[in-house]
Amino acid sequence: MRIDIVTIFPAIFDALDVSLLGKARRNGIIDLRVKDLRDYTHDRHRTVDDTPYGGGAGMVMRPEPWGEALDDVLGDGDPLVVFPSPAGEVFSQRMARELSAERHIVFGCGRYEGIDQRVLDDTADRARVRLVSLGDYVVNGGEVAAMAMIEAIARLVPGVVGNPLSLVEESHEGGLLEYPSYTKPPVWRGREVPAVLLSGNHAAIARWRRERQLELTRRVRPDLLAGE
Ligand code: 6GU
Repeated sequence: MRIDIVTIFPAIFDALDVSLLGKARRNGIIDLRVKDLRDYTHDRHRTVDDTPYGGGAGMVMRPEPWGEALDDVLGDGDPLVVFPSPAGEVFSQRMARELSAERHIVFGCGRYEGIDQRVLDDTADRARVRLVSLGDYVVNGGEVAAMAMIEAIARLVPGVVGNPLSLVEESHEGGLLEYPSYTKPPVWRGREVPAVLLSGNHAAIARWRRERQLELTRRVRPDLLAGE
């Protein structure tokens, strides 16, 4: 999978050099490139923003550098362009799975009060575009949101996570939260590992885990059960 990121803060994405994703990049499974939006400006101050027409607080990102940056990264395949935005559709495990089948995703990370709307309209004429939100709260820019989405998507690309079975039994796969996990020692600070997990009875363990998933989901995220 190829991933391009356009941002005014390329250093934020240094974190994607490490861990599983870093390994997938070195192995060539994920081809991730970070582009500095300011490299597509032509003035001495490398200006990317300006005051909003119609007035109001904050700054809006000017269309010209965005146009040039997207011209540079869109290519002639059929890329999906994601603009992280609190005004977008809400990201989910389902969407991560859907996007993990894409060959090329471009993340356009806006800052300030947003990107000039014409950039979104122009891009939609040339590519598939989605505005995607992490959830119902605001962070300062699309970078942190894009990082979360990239990690959720890339770990579902075959070969990125070493043991694909570890992707099956986790929260939000199957619509439930994950059951609690334990490892050695069997007693720690007087707290015992639930006896059933030491029983060797695999059917009983599966039943216990299912019950914990249902109980936890009912208590913490009843909305996930509403459709059942
Ligand atoms: Cl995608 N961007 C910003 N700025 N804030 C957010 C978000 C995205 N998702 C939730 N909050």
